[in-house]
Amino acid sequence: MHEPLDYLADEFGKDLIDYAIERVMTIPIEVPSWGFGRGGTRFAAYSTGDEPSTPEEKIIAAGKFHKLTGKGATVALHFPWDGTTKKDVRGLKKHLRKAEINAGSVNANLFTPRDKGPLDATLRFGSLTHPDPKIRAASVKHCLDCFDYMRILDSHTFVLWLPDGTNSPGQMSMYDQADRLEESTKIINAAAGKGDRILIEYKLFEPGFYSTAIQDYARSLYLSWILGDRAMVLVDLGHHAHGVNVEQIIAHLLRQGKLGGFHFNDSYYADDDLASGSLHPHQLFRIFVNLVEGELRGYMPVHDLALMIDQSHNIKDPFEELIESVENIETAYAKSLLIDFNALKKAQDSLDPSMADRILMNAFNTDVRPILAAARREQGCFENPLDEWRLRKK
Ligand code: RM4
Ligand code: MN
Ligand code: MN
Repeated sequence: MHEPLDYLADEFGKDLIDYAIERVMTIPIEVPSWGFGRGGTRFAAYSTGDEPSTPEEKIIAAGKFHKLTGKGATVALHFPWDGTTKKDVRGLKKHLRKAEINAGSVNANLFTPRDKGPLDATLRFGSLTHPDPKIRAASVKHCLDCFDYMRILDSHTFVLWLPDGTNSPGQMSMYDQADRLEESTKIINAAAGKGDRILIEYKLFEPGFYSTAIQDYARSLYLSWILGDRAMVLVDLGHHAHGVNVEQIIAHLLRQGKLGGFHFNDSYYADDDLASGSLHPHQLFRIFVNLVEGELRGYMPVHDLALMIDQSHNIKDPFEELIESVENIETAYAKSLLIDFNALKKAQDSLDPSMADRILMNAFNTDVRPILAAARREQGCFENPLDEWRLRKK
């Protein structure tokens, strides 16, 4: 073992450190194709010209990312951003094969107006909850097209993030909004294939600033209950009101077998889409503590969740911000794996919160970088992907 690993083995036991290395090495983290491009704000997108912009360029970048970090074996795709026809999707499949990576989740962008067809500027009034049944049907059809794309791409994860909402109290009856949503999602659910999972994302606000059709985890959870086994809740870390205890939501969802996965990102205000763990590393740690505890209790294993990064990279180099995010996620995970959950439970049940918190903080304060480095070495990747990436760019 390398020297820093010996120190860790002395403190936590060699078996636990080896286990943590193996888990960090094998945790699947999905990256979004759009995350390799340059994001923007409603003011401007400041492209430097060297970031990938076409779907092919993004897939090539994702392939490089996978070779450097060992993560991003699957890439989240968004339609129509990544293509508008089956032919486009077959092209994507070829690019993916060449880059030696696979398609991950397929995301239906119901907010992108099209030049042709009914899905034009009227989408500002909604998609699956639009007052016009023709627009609702066309929006459902876009989701069904995405199922066809999934067949081509051999993907089994469909992500539904609904941009629908309103900007004023009179715009739409809350009752109509709810009825239409349930009617449309039932049609989509019935068309899904065997083995598919449908992940339903919620978001407090934006683009609607008065109401959002799927505004919180209660709404996603209710929908996933009425749709049945294949539907689960997707937690995007930037989609809650301030002060919401996200890790408690995680525990509730896991207990009900309804946690489908994550969109990792960090935020200071709302849906900021900043690098995961760059602002609230302790929150990310607490989330992983609850995931690992859930797995130990027999709920969904952490590695079976859809663990996806969903970020917009506006300032930093997108590729570098994805490396940073992957490292921060791995760090939070590695720390959570160092917890002695038996000792923690003992402290909790013997009414000793000071000791319980000490166990948590001891894990959180441990420098786990040697674990991350060992995981990458074992996978044949680079211990320091950022340095390697910068060397290659020169
Ligand atoms: C939303 C949400 C979705 C993402 C879109 C682009 O805020 O997070 O997951 O696909 O943005
Ligand atoms: Mn998201
Ligand atoms: Mn978001």
